[in-house]
Amino acid sequence: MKRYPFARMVISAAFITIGLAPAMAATTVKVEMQDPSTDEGTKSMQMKLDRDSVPAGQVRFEATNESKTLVHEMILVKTDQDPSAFPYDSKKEEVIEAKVKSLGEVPELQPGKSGHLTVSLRPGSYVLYCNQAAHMHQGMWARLTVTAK
Ligand SMILES: [Cu+2]
Repeated sequence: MKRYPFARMVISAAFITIGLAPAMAATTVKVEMQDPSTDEGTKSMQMKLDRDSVPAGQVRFEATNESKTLVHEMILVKTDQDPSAFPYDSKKEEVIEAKVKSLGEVPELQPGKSGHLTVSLRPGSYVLYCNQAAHMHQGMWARLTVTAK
């Protein structure tokens, strides 16, 4: 019977591992980046999310550039502000990225391409935006709320 306590330890460890697995699974947010070249129904630049809130924890953004002609990108920041209030270089028509802390991005995607970003997010208010020239001011951004579990 000497080996019995060891066997029990192994079994307990297995249950702990299984118990943690669901908490570590990422929540997926699908992000569609669109502009008037996407289809006839799209009248402006837009960033569309398939959900506007997620529980805190690992979040996987799956971004697709649905444009037929333009490069788009997705930058993630934690803020209560709308991106129209971000520091802005009006000559370049870009948000000044050095002054707005990014939590990560899916950089320049060619038309039709996809990319992803996985980050661990705490509760709060977040913004996703595209910083290709003038796109944010044309509406290419979206808000995401991260809720406590
Ligand atoms: Cu864009």
